[in-house]
Amino acid sequence: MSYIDNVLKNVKELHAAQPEFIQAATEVLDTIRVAVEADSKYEKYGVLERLIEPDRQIIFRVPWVDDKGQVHVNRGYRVQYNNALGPYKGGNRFHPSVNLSVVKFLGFEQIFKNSLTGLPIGGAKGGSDFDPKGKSEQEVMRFCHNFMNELYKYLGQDIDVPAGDIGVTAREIGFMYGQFKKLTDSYEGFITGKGLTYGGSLARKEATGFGLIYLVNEMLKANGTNIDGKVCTVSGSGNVAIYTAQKAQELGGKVVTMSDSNGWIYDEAGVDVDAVIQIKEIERGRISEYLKYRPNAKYTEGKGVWGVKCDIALPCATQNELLIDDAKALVANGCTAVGEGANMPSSLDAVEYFMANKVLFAPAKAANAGGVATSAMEMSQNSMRLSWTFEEVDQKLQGIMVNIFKNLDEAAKKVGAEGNYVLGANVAGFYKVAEAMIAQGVV
Ligand code: NDP
Ligand code: 2IT
Repeated sequence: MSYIDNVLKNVKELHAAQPEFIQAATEVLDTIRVAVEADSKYEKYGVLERLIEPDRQIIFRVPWVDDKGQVHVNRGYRVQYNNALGPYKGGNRFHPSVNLSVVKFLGFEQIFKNSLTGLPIGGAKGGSDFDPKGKSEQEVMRFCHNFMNELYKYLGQDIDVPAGDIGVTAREIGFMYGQFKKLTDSYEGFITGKGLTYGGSLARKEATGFGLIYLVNEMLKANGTNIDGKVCTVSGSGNVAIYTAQKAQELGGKVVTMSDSNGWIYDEAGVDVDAVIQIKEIERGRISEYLKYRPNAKYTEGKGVWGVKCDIALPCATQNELLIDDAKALVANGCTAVGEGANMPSSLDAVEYFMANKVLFAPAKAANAGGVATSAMEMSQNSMRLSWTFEEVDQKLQGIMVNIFKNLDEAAKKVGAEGNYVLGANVAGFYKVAEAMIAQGVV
């Protein structure tokens, strides 16, 4: 059995109860086969076994008191995966579906994503099964403070730097920052996505969505077209979805759908992003309320975004939200490009189907890397005690996304797989981490 197959077999046996982690590990290991098998040093140095096993996994109890005085207990996680390239870096997710499998898949992906940014950041992820939806601000604050009461021990600007993800907005980050400061008397930039008055970076909020569109547009340009005039379907209506839609429309695309976990909207005239910002960022409401702003739009309960005819599909909600039947519907309706804003939104068979049908496919770890790249820029600004302008950060972000696309395009070409950006992203991300691990010895 080959080195890769043996490692994969062990992953599947050892972590049978972690389906998301197995899915992420399979996607990466299967596609870096060509690189790993070309040089025996990777096996000799046990690079894959060391990459697959996190440096450490922290699981802790988070008790908190609701507004009625009732005590609740949630579970907190932080998986510090790999710090060969820099301090552990990656978001915290608050959602009832969070478990060790989800945190590990996200942390594993983050290693390669962060490597692709070209910036000095390692990979990590964390979160909790706490659901901020429907909680009062005081309840959210008490939860965040108690979450930090344990997690602060493991964080630091040169050690591990979390950020936001699903359910973690600037509000939650502010509460976590406040408690870290209280516990340590330190104003260090140990977390990113902070408010602009206390060390946050301009354009961090927009960065993941903007970066996704910059990368998708680069991919389209390399294939003789661009986003101008294209009909786009976006899923989700959170941080990534909103700024994906905003940038797509700014560059001439027409976004016709958005969704949340209850249902989805179709607006043939093009989504009014300001209305979505008002509903989601300001009022923390449901996407169904969009009809108050645009009575001619249509709202449907449940899933359905991928059944809408489009040129470009942009999944920006969560993992495994785009399955094989969705991929078939998209291809049948003439979709020619997919850009993943969410982490692992497409199932493995959906990705295969897109590739087999010549759909241009920008995988998450390249396409949504603009968020963490801008987090790394927030860390730089904190260390320098400086703030860059929105335009400066946005310019740097564009440069980073153009460069990521160039690297994965070249990496795919180098191994004879032109146009296979999944393979390109995984191989380019892997080389850098693997070289750093080998150079640093067996530690
Ligand atoms: P938000 O919490 O701001 O938004 C998430 C959106 O997805 C909401 O509309 C939410 O609906 C929907 N959603 C979440 N979970 C589910 C589910 N299980 N089923 C259906 N809909 C769901 O999160 P973000 O926008 O920050 O994150 C979205 C994705 O992008 C995630 O995969 C995240 O890991 C990824 N990402 C985020 C980055 C960032 O900088 N924020 C960077 C890179 C990737 P509802 O409100 O009803 O739950
Ligand atoms: O998935 C991701 O890259 C994020 N949620 C952002 C991580 C970060 O550290 O900004």
